[in-house]
Amino acid sequence: MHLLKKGSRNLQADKGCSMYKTIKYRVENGVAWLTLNRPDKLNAFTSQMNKEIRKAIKISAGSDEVRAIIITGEGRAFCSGQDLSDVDEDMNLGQMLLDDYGPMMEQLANCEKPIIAAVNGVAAGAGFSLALACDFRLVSEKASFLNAFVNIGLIPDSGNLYYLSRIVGHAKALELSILGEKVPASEAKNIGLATKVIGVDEWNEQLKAFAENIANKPTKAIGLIKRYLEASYHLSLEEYLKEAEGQRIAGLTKDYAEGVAAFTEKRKAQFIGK
Ligand code: LHQ
Repeated sequence: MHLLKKGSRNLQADKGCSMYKTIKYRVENGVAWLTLNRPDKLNAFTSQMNKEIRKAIKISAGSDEVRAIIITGEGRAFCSGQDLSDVDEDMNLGQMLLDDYGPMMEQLANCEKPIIAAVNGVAAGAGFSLALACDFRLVSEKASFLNAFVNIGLIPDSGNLYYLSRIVGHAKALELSILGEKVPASEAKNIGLATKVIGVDEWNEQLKAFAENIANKPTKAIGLIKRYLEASYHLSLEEYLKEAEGQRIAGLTKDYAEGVAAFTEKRKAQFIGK
């Protein structure tokens, strides 16, 4: 596997949302806010929404202006998974995964910017998978997770079992996937699914503070941390120790120079993400 990627293109972050029909997208203080926007269907996925998410992630990944990404849902839900009114018995579900969900999960996995799922309400089916694919899960006290697939005779998809077993362990992943019962926010915290549970009154303020704090960290180093942590699951130790190349790259960044200077001068570092 390739541990090093070509430099990301500096795509201009799109600040408006006119090009999107099913999501909202804006960039503020280094944070790209991507809001799933089909509240009457609890933000269920359609092919169109899937494409728009991919587009917004691609733009965010390529923009120097964006140093953290938040994915959240409009209304009372985070995302209820595939829109079940948009599928019929004749559909090849495997093909839907290959065409839409797989590419979305790959786009998220290859994004070197930190991604935060702001789970404002229920995250079910592939909506649960989406939250799992993010680097952090900030969870509202009224949110819940539901591995709903088994309840309609399907298997967890969109990388769900891959991520879930890594995050909560094999036994818990199996339990949540076979029982198909709601996991409330408090349990999500206990099993390591939630980075943090946030009260409804503090939701907006804490979300913004968390994301802006991450956006002010050394962005290139974060990208390398993500890349090497993921690679560690697939490589022998010998191959993994090519991490030295990652550290060489980190050592060339302005943020490294700033980090050392700030330490020496006993002041807070001002990282610029380069
Ligand atoms: C919905 C949905 C929904 C449409 C709520 N679709 N309308 C990948 C590839 C290929 C094929 C298949 O799947 C996949 C991946 C998957 O994601 S499979 C899993 C799909 N998702 C589910 O099975 C979850 C279905 N939804 C639910 O279990 C519940 O709605 C939850 C637990 C999410 C929320 O329950 P409640 O809070 O009680 O809300 P509700 O059920 O009353 O829903 C509110 C409305 O949203 C309702 O519409 P209505 O017109 O009656 O107000 C629902 O029909 C609609 N809705 N989820 N996935």
